[in-house]
Amino acid sequence: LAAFDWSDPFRLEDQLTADERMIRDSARAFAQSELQPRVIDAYRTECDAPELFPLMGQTGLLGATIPEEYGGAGASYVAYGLIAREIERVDSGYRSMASVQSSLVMHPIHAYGSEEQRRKYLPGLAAGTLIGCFGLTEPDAGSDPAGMRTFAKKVDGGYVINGSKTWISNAPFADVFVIWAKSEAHGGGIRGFVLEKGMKGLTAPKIQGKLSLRASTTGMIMMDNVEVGEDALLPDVQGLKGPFGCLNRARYGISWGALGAAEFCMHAARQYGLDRHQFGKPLAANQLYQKKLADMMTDIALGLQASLRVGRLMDEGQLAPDMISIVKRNNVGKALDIARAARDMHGGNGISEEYQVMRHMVNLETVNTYEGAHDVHALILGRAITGIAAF
Ligand code: TGC
Ligand code: FAD
Repeated sequence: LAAFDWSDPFRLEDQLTADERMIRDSARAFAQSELQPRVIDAYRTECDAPELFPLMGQTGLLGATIPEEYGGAGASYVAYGLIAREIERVDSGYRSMASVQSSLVMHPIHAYGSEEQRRKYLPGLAAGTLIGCFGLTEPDAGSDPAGMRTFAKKVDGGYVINGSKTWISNAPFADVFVIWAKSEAHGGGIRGFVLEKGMKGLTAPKIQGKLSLRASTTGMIMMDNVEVGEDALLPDVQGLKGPFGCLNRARYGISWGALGAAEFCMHAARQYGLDRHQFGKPLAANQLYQKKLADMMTDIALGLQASLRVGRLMDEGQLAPDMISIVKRNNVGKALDIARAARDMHGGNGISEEYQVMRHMVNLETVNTYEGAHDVHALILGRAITGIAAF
């Protein structure tokens, strides 16, 4: 009989390639040596951390799936998921910083951009010397981005863009803004534009006072008659499938990332339960405590296998977006349950920043909402099952 490893019940390790393990190991080393030592203070002070981008870039964590000729690593989607898992094991906010850059900024420039746009932006974004953000959500268009009001008017030689975006990760310190707007010149269809910091009429104020994801900077994007040239338009996509094509990749990464946070919480609860004694025995000697750990291990193991399967299908070009809704919704929901249970299992210490489980729990509230809220993914799946859109 084979030995059983509670921390890797289905031997995920054996299912990875040597390259994937190597990328995972360097992501883990980076996350533990560079991110873990700063996260508790960063979360408390809600500080901006643009300096992390070049560090992530040097470690090869930005745009891992982008071809090497543009500065990426040409790695698999499974490797991309493993990176998200290692970063989010430390903090969902740090994973957000990286996944926006990789999936929501580099991917659209690579997939929909001109060769000139690729050469101009991708190497700097991969190195982290440029920071990107992705503006889809608006004050009155969150789950329903088709209701966006940002508008691009055609003028001689380019466009004038007006509108506002909100809840935009990285925006306050971003150099590159991938913006989605309705374009008059394209029949009111949704088009992507690449804007740059410093353009007249473009501002990105920080949203203060978040009680979740505090280590990641979030802002608005205000566009007041921002003039751009023809070369700002992403030429190769029109319609909501443009932003959704980016969201597919980010949501997939989140399905791995959330389980990284869940693994942290489970491991912490296990160790706490072994170390702390009440009623003359370890907490972990109690049936209720063990049941919680068993549920955690089961959900993490099943979720990782599901994300691995989706990643392999993506790498084979066999992706159906509904598969991603299954793993984003399930894995984040399960991670949130696990973080809440781990918080409880730590007793009073569970509310202290030192033990970190409550920070993960509160972060996962955001992760459950962004990139398609939990219930919105249920409706995407309900539509796939019944053929009826119930949004
Ligand atoms: P619908 O009619 O379903 O589709 C419109 C067009 O888009 C195509 N499409 C997709 N294409 C690629 N991938 C997908 N997943 C796609 N889903 C739809 C579809 O085929 C159609 O194409 P065409 O050519 O026929 O026009 O559009 P709808 O308006 O009914 O959509 C409804 C719904 C709920 C599915 C959608 O609006 C939705 O997903 N809402 C959630 C919005 C959301 O996720 N926002 C995320 C903002 S970014 C963010 O949160 C970043 S957080 C930071 C971080 O990631 O760390
Ligand atoms: P709403 O759409 O108003 O939803 C509120 C509630 O109603 C949810 O529970 C939802 O499930 C439910 N609901 C909505 N419609 C239906 C329906 N038809 N049936 C049943 N229930 C429904 N966006 C970006 O574009 N770029 C970013 O970088 C980005 N980063 C973010 C970072 C943070 C920290 C946060 C909090 C958000 C970020 N977002 C970003 C925005 C995020 O994608 C939206 O918050 C999300 O899509 C939900 O939109 P909303 O907040 O307007 O909620």
